[in-house]
Amino acid sequence: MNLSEINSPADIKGLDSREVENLAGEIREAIIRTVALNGGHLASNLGAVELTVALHRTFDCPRDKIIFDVGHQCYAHKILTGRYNQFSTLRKTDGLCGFPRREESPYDAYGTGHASTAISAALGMARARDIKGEKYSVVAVVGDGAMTGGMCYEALNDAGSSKTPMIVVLNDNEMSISRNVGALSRQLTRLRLSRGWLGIKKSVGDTLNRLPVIGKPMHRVFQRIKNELRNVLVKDRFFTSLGFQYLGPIDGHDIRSMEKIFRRCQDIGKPVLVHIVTKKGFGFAQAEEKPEKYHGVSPFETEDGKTRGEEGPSMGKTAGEYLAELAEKRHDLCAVTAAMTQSAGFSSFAVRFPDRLFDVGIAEEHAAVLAAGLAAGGMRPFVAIYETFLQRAYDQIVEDICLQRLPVCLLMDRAGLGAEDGPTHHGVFGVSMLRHIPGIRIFSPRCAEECKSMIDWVLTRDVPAAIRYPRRIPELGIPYRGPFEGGRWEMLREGKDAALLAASSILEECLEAAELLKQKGIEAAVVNASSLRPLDENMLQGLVGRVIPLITVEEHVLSGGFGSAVNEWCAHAHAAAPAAMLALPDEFIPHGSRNQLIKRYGLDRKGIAERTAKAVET
Ligand SMILES: Cc1ncc(C[n+]2csc(CCOP(=O)(O)OP(=O)(O)O)c2C)c(N)n1
Repeated sequence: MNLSEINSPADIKGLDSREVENLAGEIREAIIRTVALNGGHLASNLGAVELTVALHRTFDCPRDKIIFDVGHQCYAHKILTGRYNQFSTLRKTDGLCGFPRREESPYDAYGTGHASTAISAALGMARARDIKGEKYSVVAVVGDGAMTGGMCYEALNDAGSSKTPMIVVLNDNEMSISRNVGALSRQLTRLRLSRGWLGIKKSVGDTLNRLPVIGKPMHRVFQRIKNELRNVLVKDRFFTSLGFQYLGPIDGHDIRSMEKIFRRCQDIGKPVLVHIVTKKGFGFAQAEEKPEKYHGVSPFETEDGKTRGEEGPSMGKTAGEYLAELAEKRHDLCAVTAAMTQSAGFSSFAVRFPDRLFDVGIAEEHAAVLAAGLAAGGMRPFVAIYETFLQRAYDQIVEDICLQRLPVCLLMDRAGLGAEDGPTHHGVFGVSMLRHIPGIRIFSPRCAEECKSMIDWVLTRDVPAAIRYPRRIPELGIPYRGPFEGGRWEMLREGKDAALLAASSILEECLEAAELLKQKGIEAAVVNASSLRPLDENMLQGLVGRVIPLITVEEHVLSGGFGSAVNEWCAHAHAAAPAAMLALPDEFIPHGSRNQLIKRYGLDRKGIAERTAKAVET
C-alpha cells in the first residue's frame, strides 16, 4: 500500500495479513529514510511499528484515544493518521513535531515529551468519558523505561482502585535510553522469561482439548490451575495487586496476536495492562545492535550509520570527566543521573566509580532528594539532569536541598533552546525556576575551563548550587583567564557606548553583534555574566556609573530570568533600568533549528546589534 494513500487509520483496517506485513515494512523504511535526513528518535520508533499498526487497526481513533508516553515513538502513528505527506518535514521549523501535539492533529489525543505521564492522562480522560456518559477506549502506551518514573505508580494505584476501564500497553524492550535500571526492570525480565512456560501451558491445553469426553472438563480444571499457577510462577502479582488485569507477555512484533488481545481488552470493563515485548531498533541492524546510539540521532548515513556534521565535545562530558578526575582523590564526591548517564556525559564516571554513580531511572524528583540525603550524609553529590526535566524536581530543590542548605550541585544540561525537539525540550525556564530560592547559587560557564573552575568553586563552599550549560561548548576564541569566583563577571570586550550582559551560549551572538556594531561606529562592551546569582554588583555599579545603556541578553524566557534580575538590581540601586532586555518571549517556543529560532526571536547577531544600536541612539 502506498503510504501517501493513507488518509486515516480506517484505510488500513481492511488489509489482509500479507498487506499488513508489507505496510509495517514500508512504515519502517519511511522512518529510517526520514530520520537519516532530519535526525530524531530512531530505535524507539522502529520498535513500535507493529504495535502502532495493531493499535490503529483495532481501535477507532480519534474517537478512541491513544496516549504515547514520552511520545518519542509516535512516528508510525503520525504516518497512519494522514500525515505521511508532511512526514519529510519532521522536526523541521514549521514542520511536523517529533512528539504528539494536540494542536497538530485530532489523532494526537494528548501532548507528551516528558516521561511517565500517559497513565495519569489516560485515567483522566477515562474518568471524563465516564462522567459525560460517553463510550470510547483510552489506551496509554508506556515503555519500561518510562515505567521507572514514580508518576506511573501513582496513576496505577489510583486507576486500579477506582476500577475505571482503561488499557495500559507496557512496551517492554528492556531499554530506557540505556539498559533499563531498577527492581521493576528485573521483575519484567522474570515475566518475559515466563514466556517459555506459557508456551508449555498452551501445548498441554491443546492436548487436553483433543482428548475425547474427559478432555474438556480436565481442560477447564487445568485452566483454573493454570491461572493460579501463572500468578505464582510468573509473578505477575505486581500489576494484579494494584487492581489491573494483566495480559501477556506477548510478542510486540506479532500484529495479529496484539490485535486479538486488544480486541479482548475493549470488553473487559476494568483497568487492563497488556505486557508486550519488543526489540528496540527492530528491523534495522545498526539500531538493533546499538539501540542506545540510535535512541536519538542526528542525521546519519544509512549505509554505515555515520552521523553527518560533527557534534563536537559537549559541556556535560567536560563536567562528567572532570568530576571523575576529582573523584579519584575526593572520596566524598558522587554523581546522580536520571536515565541519562551517557547523554549527560557521565559514562566515564560510571565506569570508573560505579559505586558512586547512581542512575535512578526516569525519576528526577527522587534524584534530587537522593542527592539531598547523600549530602546530609556527608557526600558531595552532583546531579546531572537536563534543564527541562529538572522542572519535575522543583519542590524537592526548594524543600529538600535549599531549605536545608545542603551542598548539592545541580548540573543543568541542555540549557537554552532544545531546537528540533521543541517545546517539551527547550531549557528556557531554569533561571526563573531557581532564582528566587533562598541560598542557591546559579552559574553558567562560557567554556570548558570555566565549567571546571565553577565545579572547583562549588566544592569549596557548603551551599546549594546550580551550573546550567548548553550541550555544545560555545566557541568564543577568547582564552579563559579564571579562576571563577561566584558573584564575579568577566569583561570579554571593552566598549564605551553600550554594554551587552550575557552568559554561556548566547555570548557568541553578542560578540558577533559587537563586531557588527563596530562597523557602525558603536563600541559595545560584552560581559560574560557567568554568575547569574549572585550578580556581580561591583561590575554593575561600574557600568551604571558610566551612564551607558545596559542590554541584557539570554537564551531563556524574559519573565524571572537574568534580565529581570539585573532590572531588579537597578531598581534597588536607584539606577536606570536596562535599556533593553533581550530574551525569548513568554510563550512556548516551537521546534526548529536553533539558528532559525534565535533569528525569529531577535537573538541572532543582527537582532542583538539592531536593538543595541537603537538603545544607543535613543
Ligand atoms: C521526565 C523525563 N526525563 C527524561 C526523559 C528523557 N528520555 C526520553 S526517552 C527516555 C527513555 C524512555 O524509555 P522507554 O519508555 O522504555 O522507551 P523506549 O525508548 O525504550 O522505547 C528518556 C529517559 C524524558 N523524556 N522525560
